[in-house]
Amino acid sequence: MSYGRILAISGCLFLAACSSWSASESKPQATADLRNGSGQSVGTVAFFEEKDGVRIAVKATGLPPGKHGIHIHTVAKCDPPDFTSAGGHFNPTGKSHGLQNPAGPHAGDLPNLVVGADGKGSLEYTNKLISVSSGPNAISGASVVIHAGPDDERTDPAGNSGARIACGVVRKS
Ligand SMILES: [Cu+2]
Ligand SMILES: [Zn+2]
Repeated sequence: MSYGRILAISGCLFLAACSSWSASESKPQATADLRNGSGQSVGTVAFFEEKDGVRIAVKATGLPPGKHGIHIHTVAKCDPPDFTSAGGHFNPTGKSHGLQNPAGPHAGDLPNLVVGADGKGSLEYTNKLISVSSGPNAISGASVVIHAGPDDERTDPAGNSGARIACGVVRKS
């Protein structure tokens, strides 16, 4: 096979790869599969690295209706049923808890997830304080935890959001 032919073939492969990347613009850079304390799947979290931060898209199902605190926690370990293994909130900059706390927030703090009467909830939020996989604020290898109650977005260390009811490890996709 001639060198030129090899170049042509590898060029095609390269283009094919490029087109599949551009066709998958909406492919997240990382995801977390959420499971409840009984091990059942209750949704997913997708992370998209964008110009103005990391867009976080939560889709949850099978949860109790109402507002639920949801955060990125430090440890990539979701041991049911209480998920204490996930550690505290992701907080590489040493701030206090809460999006509405003047001394905050933790980089891993998020707005509440609102779940409807059908047990479904979704949340879209762009977090400017994290990255997916590079730098000191990278959340790849952290986890996402959903709590039983609402986060007051002010009270250290977790906004009084109560027990942990679901957890998922953040994995690069
Ligand atoms: Cu939490
Ligand atoms: Zn926090």
